[in-house]
Amino acid sequence: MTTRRERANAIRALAMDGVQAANSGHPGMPMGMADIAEVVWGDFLHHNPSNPHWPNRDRFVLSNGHGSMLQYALLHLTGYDLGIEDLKNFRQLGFRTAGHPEFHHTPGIETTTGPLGQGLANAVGFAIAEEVLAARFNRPGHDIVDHHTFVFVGDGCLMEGISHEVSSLAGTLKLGKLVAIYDDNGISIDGEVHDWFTDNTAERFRAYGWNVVVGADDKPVDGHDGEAIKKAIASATSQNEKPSLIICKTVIGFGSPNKEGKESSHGAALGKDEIELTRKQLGWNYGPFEIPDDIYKSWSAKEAGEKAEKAWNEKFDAYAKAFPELAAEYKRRISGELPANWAADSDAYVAKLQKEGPVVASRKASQMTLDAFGPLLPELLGGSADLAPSNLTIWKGSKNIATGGAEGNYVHYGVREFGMSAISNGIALHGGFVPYDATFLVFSDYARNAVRMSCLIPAHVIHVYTHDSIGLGEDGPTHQPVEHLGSLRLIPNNRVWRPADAVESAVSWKKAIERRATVFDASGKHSEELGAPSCLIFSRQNLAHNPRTEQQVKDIEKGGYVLWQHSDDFKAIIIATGSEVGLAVEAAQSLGQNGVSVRVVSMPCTEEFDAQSPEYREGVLPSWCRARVAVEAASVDFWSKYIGLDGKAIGMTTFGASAPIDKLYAHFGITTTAVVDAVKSVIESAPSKK
Ligand SMILES: Cc1ncc(C[n+]2csc(CCOP(=O)(O)OP(=O)(O)O)c2C)c(N)n1
Ligand SMILES: [Mg+2]
Repeated sequence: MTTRRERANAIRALAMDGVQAANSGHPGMPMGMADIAEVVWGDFLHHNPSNPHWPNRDRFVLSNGHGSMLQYALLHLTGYDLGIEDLKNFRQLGFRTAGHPEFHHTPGIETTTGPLGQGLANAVGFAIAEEVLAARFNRPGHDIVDHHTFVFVGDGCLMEGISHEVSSLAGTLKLGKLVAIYDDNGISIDGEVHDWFTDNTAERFRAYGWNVVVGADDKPVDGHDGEAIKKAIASATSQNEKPSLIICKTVIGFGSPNKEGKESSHGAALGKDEIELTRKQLGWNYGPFEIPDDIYKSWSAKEAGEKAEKAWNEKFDAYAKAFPELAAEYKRRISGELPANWAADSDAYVAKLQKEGPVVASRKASQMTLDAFGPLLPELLGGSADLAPSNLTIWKGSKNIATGGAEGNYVHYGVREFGMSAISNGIALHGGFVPYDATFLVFSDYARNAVRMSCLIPAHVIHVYTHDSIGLGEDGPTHQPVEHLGSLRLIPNNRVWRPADAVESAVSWKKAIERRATVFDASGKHSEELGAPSCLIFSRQNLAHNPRTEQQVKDIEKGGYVLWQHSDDFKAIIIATGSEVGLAVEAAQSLGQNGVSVRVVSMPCTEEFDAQSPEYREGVLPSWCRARVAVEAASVDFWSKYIGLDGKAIGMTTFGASAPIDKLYAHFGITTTAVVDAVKSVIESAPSKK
């Protein structure tokens, strides 16, 4: 019989050894949380190491992701496909043990963590997804969606502002199956936290409406006492009314005679001598990376996991017999497949719009698209950081998840942009949903790192940003984005769509819903297609409709296409996006009337255009034509890669100003006349010959 402490010491040893081998990493947290992890994974977590994708598994998130060796040790010991060689090669290129846990690199990692606080937000997303999916699919006697979400958080996570945003919302939404365990070790990188973190965390979370679990006399639970931890978790999981926070007092670097309780164990290898001393103190008499068979055996979750999944499969079979249509729909949703009629119906909607040619703001076109696509896609789980009447993300079928029961499909996130965006990542990773969230483009900065994480993970999230330029008018420079478009386009693996009219708006939604990206595993040898994010950028002001042939409508999906040209013998190209496409066409038509033939390229998504074949790109932007003008009411700097040294960009070089829209465009020189003049000037100066 192995003891709890021996099993926990296996984690401690692997963490010390892994970090020592890499001479880089964070041993302190895994050593401090090992006893807690032993109880969570040994006594509570329902999971199947042989099938990390079992949809009804409990979710586990390591929000304090610097302690990645803790998670790798757990996955290895419980029997996931993560061998000792991977642990020996912690943090090395091509191995499944990245510096911080990465989704899709390692079986059993539910989300990428490391940016502190966001794992907690992802966990809130998992819990929302579980609850909404359960409301939709469960039937009396058939709880096929029924799991917990466990998340470890450290001082750093709870200091981060995002922890306030998401914990406040989780309390309001009463996410009873969310269990957060706080590693209250009193240490962060700079030392003992008493000079920078003195909140009363228990009172803070009680005020949010959480079930705060502590020990006797309101003292934290002893995070090194297995039975006390077990009692605390049992009390958390015995109720479904409120999210739980279990506060555990721990000693960072537990077991290291000279480094435990000190910041020196946080983020550096302990050193060979200290490791030897630690082994002695822990009574762990095995060599580096050596785990005795009886410890492996007592840790293995394979048999229990297979049994748990089998029992669920039987439950699901009974559900499928009683509710065959629901069961089929559940399977479709979990697999991320789009409905059979999606392709035809969405194309038909786009074709209809092209015919009808509504002149509306693209935010309105976005809402019209939601009205058309929403009924086809029950997996759409919308939301907005307040502002829904402005960003028009509520469609006819939207129902608040807090009150909508089985029909719930909209989250009122309140004014919490960062929390919302990181929660969306969690919802997407849970499965069963394509989440979209929304705010003004200028506040994408508040959400920024979560958008970056959408792209890195990748998570199939649609970030909707309206009020996309000085075109929003009177709210002035605090609300007028300038650098945001370029900056979002710089994030690898992003797709940023800025449509020019209602038709392009519908296509951008379609592409975002269908978006998948090729993702390689840690070895770089095996790839799979995973859902991936997009940002949809919409205007406040009305936009003209553009006539198009059927082929042009199809080409919108390519991110850039020839929208209009005076003749094949054009002398210059104007590239434009969104609200400036109308202006570009006007300029080109006026030039044409004066005998200057110009081509207009609408470029709603530069990344999508860049992903096309060289032949296609050359067909749209022939290299012989260096007389190029870009026009976009945003930072001009982004456009140099398309217009080169010979071209001219018309757009913004400063912040905006507070005034009505027509005054602003004139004030900042984004006008038809300016485009006409720029075209004439580049035709003069640029060497453009076939
Ligand atoms: C957003 C963010 N800021 C900074 C860091 C760098 N960082 C990593 S761990 C850490 C200290 C965290 O303290 P705590 O959560 O108490 O971890 P412990 O030392 O107790 O393991 C910091 C600042 C980070 N990973 N994410
Ligand atoms: Mg700490």
